[in-house]
Formats: sequence, C-alpha cells, structure tokens
Amino acid sequence: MPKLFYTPTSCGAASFIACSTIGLNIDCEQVNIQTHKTSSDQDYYHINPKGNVPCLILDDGTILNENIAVLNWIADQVGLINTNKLAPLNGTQDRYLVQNCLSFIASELHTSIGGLFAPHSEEITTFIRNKCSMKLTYCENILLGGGREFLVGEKPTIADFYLFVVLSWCPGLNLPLVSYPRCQSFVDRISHLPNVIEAKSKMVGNPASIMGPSPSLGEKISSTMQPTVDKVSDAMHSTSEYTKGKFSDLKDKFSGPSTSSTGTMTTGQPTTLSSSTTTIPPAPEDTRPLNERIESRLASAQASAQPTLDKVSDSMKPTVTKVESSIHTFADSTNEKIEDNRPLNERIESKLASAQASAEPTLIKVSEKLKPAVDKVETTITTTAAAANSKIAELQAKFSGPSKINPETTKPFMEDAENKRPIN
Ligand SMILES: N[C@@H](CCC(=O)N[C@@H](CS)C(=O)NCC(=O)O)C(=O)O
Repeated sequence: MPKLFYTPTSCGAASFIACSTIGLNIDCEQVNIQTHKTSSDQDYYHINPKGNVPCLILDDGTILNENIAVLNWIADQVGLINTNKLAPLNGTQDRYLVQNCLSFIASELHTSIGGLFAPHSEEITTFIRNKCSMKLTYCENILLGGGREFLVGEKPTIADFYLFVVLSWCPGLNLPLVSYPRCQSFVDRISHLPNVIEAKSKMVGNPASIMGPSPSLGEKISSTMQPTVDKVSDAMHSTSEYTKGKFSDLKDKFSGPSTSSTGTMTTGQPTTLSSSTTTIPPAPEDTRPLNERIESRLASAQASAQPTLDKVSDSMKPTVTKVESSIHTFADSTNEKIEDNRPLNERIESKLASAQASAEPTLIKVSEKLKPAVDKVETTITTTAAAANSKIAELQAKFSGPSKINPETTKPFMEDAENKRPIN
C-alpha cells in the first residue's frame, strides 16, 4: 500500500486532508522535520533523501516528495474511489487553473512565508516580510477576489487545502491576517469544513493509515493530561523518598555509639578519679542521654517538616483527583457516545468530529491552567526539600565532631560521687 509521510501542521498536512476527504486509505506516518526521525524512530533521510514532507512512497518504491506531485496523485485516485472530487478532470481548463494556483502557492507563497521559520538578520527578515506582504496581497485581491469561496470552482480542491495550511502559519509568524480579511475568512471557512475538522482530529492520533481508527476524545484527553499528572506525582514521590533517606541516614549516624573523643563522657568506659580503683557509675556519662537527645531532636525536626510535606501532598491531592476524574468522565462519556453513534450515518460522524475538534482548545486551556499549579507545587517541594536539608545540616553540624558538653556541668555530680566513695 502507498505510504504518506507528513506532519499535522506543515504543508504535508494538506495531503493528509486530501486523502481523508476522499477516504483514500493509504498508510501514513508522522515525521519530526527537526530531527528527521519518523514516529517509529526511523532515520527519515533513509526513506526520503530530501528529508521534507510531504512524501509519498508508491507501491513500486517510486518517491513523490513535492507538494504539487503528491496532491495531484491523490486527486487522481478519486475516480477509483468515489465522486467526491478533489480537482477538476485532467485536461479541462479548470484543472490547469488548479495547477496554476498550486504552483503559485508552492513556489511563491510557501517559500516566502516559510522563510520566516528560520532566524535571519533584521535586514533579511524585513526583505522576506515585504515579499510575504506582496504574495498575501495577491492572494487577497486576485486569487480570493470577486467574492470567491474557493480558488477554482464551487468546491474545495487540493489547491484550497494547500493554501489553507500555508495561510494558517501566518499568525504564529507575526503576520496577522487582519490586514487580509479575505485570506482570514478563507482560513475560517476551510477550517470549519467537516472533512477538514475530521482530518485534523485524525492527525492528532497519529494513525497508521488515513482511515484507520482514530482515538476517542477520552483517550486524547488522557494522553494530553498524563504527562502533567506523572510529573506532579514523580516530583512528590522523589521529594518524599529523598527526605526519608536523609532522616534515616542521620538516625543511623547518631543511634550507634558516639564517636566523640572526650573519653568517659561519651564512651561509657570507667573513669579513674584518683589513684584508687573506684569506678564511677556510668549513668551520667553514658552515651544514652546524648543519643536520646539527638534522637529526640531528630524526631522533632522530622515532625516539624512532616506537616509541610503533608500540606504539599494534601494541596496537590484535589488537583490530581480532579484531573483524574475529569479524564475518566470524559473518557467514559465520549466512548459511550462514539459506540452509540458508530452505526449511524456520516452526518452524525461529522458532528462528533466537530465536537472533538471544538473540545481541543478547552483541553489546551485546561492544561495551561494547570501549569501554574504544577509549577507552584514544584516550587513548594523544592523549598521544603531545601528547608529539610538545612535542618539536617544544622543537626549534623551540632552533633558531629567533638562533644560540646562542658565538663563544668558534670562537676557537681563528680563531687557527689567522690563523697559517696567508700572510705578505705
Ligand atoms: N519543495 C517542496 C518543499 C516542501 C517543504 O518545504 N516542506 C517542509 C515542511 S512545510 C519540510 O519538510 N521541511 C523540512 C525539511 O525540508 O527538512 C515542496 O514544494 O513540496
């Protein structure tokens, strides 16, 4: 089966729209035109030595990798499939007009507007912008002049799909179409055609063939939201693991015998107070009180950090739960709708496709809305981790190294012990 290589926003999308419009079920695969890798991670230059999209590989291995050739090939398959024409018949005057438009779009409009995707000096950018203005003015006044809805005839053709894609790049390249109202309303008109809405929605799912199964809206929402949910839960998990690890390191460090070098105060070994053999009872000099003190300081540091960690985790819970439940609700309701409507006719299918397309901006909005919350949580987590670290460092500094116990403070006890010494 022939295979189309394309991307959903580049000129290659016009070929996908054309195939989808006539129900031409060829294989297809998306390409990253920055890395030149296909979505199945193949080196795209091995498939298309020119590295561009669109590229159509025919059954005998022939490569078509120019928009005009690919679009014409697709249009000419139409007679074999159904009567939804993508171009007037070959040999008619209208067909030559379609070719005329295609050539203008490819060699003049696409190359001018496409030039703005690359960084240039101010001088060159100004030159390209002036060129774009001239080409857009020609589109506005001549190609779309005279109240024309489509470039040639009364129906959209392959030339309309190509023009639509190229004009759609303008706002993102700081070439607002407000100065070209016919171009703007042309983009609006084409983008609302049910076949275009359907094709765009299919491209989101990166299907393996043009007419292959498209993912449900629920699946699309899940795949859009999943990275955010994963990111939040990973950040929470690793912070909690890191803090736990630090506390347990410190506990291990201080719960064994002390390494302080002040002899009897920390080792618990008998101290000889005089030349006599009297042994001081170890209780006051025992390591236990010191360890207990350390343990209790550690426990209180842990306890004081815990509410903050809990707070972070609690404040995230509603967001995560809300996102998860809306993903499920959307998934359930959309799957039901799609299942219910599947046996129904084309009209219902196109309505569903337009519902899917109109939900997409909301999805993007939801994900943008969530971003500050996610960023906030990440900052809180970082601050908490930093605070915990500084507490830990403080404790380490306090309790490592030579004992800070002042021998003066033990003097009364020593004297007391001396007094109680049996008299020989
Ligand atoms: N001469 C080709 C140019 C197609 C073209 O510029 N495609 C762009 C996307 S809109 C592309 O694939 N650029 C990436 C590359 O060439 O590596 C045609 O008219 O079809």
